[in-house]
Order: sequence, then C-alpha cells, then structure tokens
Amino acid sequence: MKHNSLPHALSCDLSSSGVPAHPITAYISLGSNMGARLEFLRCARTELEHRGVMIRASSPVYCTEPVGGPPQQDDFYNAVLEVLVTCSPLELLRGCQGVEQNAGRERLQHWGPRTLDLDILLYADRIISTSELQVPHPRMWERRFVLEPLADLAPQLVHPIVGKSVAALLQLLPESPRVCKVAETW
Ligand code: A4P
Ligand code: MG
Repeated sequence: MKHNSLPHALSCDLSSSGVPAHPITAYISLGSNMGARLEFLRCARTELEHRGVMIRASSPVYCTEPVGGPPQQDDFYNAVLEVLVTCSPLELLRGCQGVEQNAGRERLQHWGPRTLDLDILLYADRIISTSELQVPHPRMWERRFVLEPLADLAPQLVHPIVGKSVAALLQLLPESPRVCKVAETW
C-alpha cells in the first residue's frame, strides 16, 4: 500500500560523511515471532517515522514458517517497508537497532525467537560490506519471507549484485517454506 506519491530516489549521492545529499529509497524488512507480533510491526513503523524515516509504502503482512534457528519456535510475521531517508546507511542501522531495543529485543540464541527484527535490505543501489553492515542483505535473495512482501512493493527492482529483478528471484524459489498473507493493510 502506497502512503504518498513522492518521487523515487534512483541513485545515491553521498557526501564524504556518508550522509546523502538527496533522499534515498531504502527497503527495510520487519520480522516478529514473539508476543503481539502484528503490534510489534505496527509500533516499529510508527517509531521509524518518529525517527525521521518517511514511510512510502508498506507491504502486506505474511505469516511465515521459521527458517533456521532453534526448533519449535513460533511462526513469524514478516513485512517490508519502502522508505525515504536522508541519513547514512550506518545511521539507518543504528535507528533500526534503537527501535528493536525499545521493543524489548533480546539476543539469546542465534536466529532465536525475537519480538522485533529490522533488517536493511537495500539502500538505493549501494553495495556495502563492513563487519557491521552488509547491504544488500546477504540472505534476502534466497528467502520467500523477504522476497514475497518485497515483490508486492517493487517487483521490477533489480538486485545490485545478483542482477535479477525481485520478481525473477522470487520465481526461482521453492514454494516451501511457505508464507501466507494475514493482513493486506495494517
Ligand atoms: N547486520 C549486517 N547487515 C545488516 C543489515 N543489512 N541489516 C548486522 C541489519 N543488520 C545487519 O543482527 C546481527 C548483526 O547483523 C547486527 O549486529 C548488524 O550489525 P541481529 O538483528 O542481531 O540478529 P539476526 O537478525 O538474527 O541476524 P542475521 O544473521 O542477520 O539473521 P537473518 O539472516 O536476518 O535471519 N524466518 C522467518 N520465517 N522470518 C524471519 O524474519 N529471520 C531470521 C533471521 C531467521 N529466520 C527467519 C527470520
Ligand atoms: Mg537482524
């Protein structure tokens, strides 16, 4: 669902500090598999807005089987946001981590259950590989719980490393693990 009609920021014009000269289109993936999952996603979107992130569009929410991690954890709710930002990628990561922290996120187990996980999928067409931040998110192209909601927002968007569109990447994935739409708007 589109929230406004601002133009797409197509490329990234970064100053030496890493702060963009123009608003940048980025995509953020949201996941929750503990407690009031939908409410955690709603709060995350609101809190990102309060931190200066402009929400351009929200994908539907999907209920998704956990991929990896400990057995018998609950299903996830996953969604993707298309946003406009005027901060650097690292500042965006810090903002996302602050939102996760406010949702009571604890890191007890690798890929363990979480109240809220925010991952930066794409930041314009930039490729970033540092110990703290990897963009595009390194596992996004192999995950239906990411590509299905992303394809709802931007099917023609091309992955800057793989060189294929989101729709094409989605077609390459097996049906399983399954995802199931639970809310068109939220
Ligand atoms: N980090 C590096 N790049 C990024 C990025 N693009 N966005 C670093 C966000 N963070 C990034 O993240 C670990 C570290 O990744 C951070 O310190 C940050 O500096 P984390 O949030 O503490 O832990 P995580 O998210 O569990 O780690 P990881 O390895 O990124 O997990 P994944 O690959 O995101 O997988 N199944 C379903 N159905 N739905 C899910 O949402 N999520 C995961 C987590 C596994 N299975 C899932 C789901
Ligand atoms: Mg994460």
